[in-house]
Amino acid sequence: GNAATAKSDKKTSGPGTGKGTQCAKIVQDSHFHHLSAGDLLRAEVAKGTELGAKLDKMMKDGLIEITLGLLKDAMLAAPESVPGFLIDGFPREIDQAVQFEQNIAPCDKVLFYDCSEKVMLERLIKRGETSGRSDDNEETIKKRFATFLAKSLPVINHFEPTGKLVKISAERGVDEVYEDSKKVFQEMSE
Ligand code: UP5
Ligand code: MG
Repeated sequence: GNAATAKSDKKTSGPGTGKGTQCAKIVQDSHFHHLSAGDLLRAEVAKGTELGAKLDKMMKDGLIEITLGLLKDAMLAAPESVPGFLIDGFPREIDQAVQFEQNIAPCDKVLFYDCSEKVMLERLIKRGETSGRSDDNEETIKKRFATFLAKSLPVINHFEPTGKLVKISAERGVDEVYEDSKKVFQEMSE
């Protein structure tokens, strides 16, 4: 994969597929504690530290590996009463997945929102008009797609044989996609 793949209609998932949108709806209907790996990174950037500046640059290139520590800290900081965590935008590569399950906690389900790059690009360009996110511009979006294809997509093959993977078609309206998201959480609480 490279930046040219952003023009193809190949189904992948990734940036702009609607993870944040679906997570926001899921936590309204469940008691999961929502953590977004990207939001944790952006919070670090917003602190204006030297590390933050470095992260900002790395995020624009598409991937960094320190999220595991940020996630662990955020999970430890959550109230003890939370019944479970909903982690958005993670894991981005197989090694992160392996390390998370070995050193933090095994996960119950992995949700994969399937969408073409054409649709994701349209959504992100539109979001960029108001989001203020420094990575919502066409050049950076294409880098994010390329990194996603190279590093993150293999995570799907890693989880496929475990029976934890749930694929959801994300190219439909928000509420239709949510009907499928909801089923996963309803089944988990049965
Ligand atoms: N929208 C959503 N659903 C829609 C629908 N069904 N129909 C029509 N429109 C829909 O949605 C994107 C836009 O589309 C919104 O305007 C929404 O209204 C609309 P959103 O829910 O925001 O999509 P999401 O998948 O959350 O997109 P996001 O851009 O947040 O995904 P990324 O994966 O790029 O971003 P994330 O914040 O997860 O990560 C940012 C960066 O951090 C990564 O690029 C990476 O560099 C880095 N990172 C790591 O390095 N390691 C990690 O472990 C995690 C992140
Ligand atoms: Mg998001």
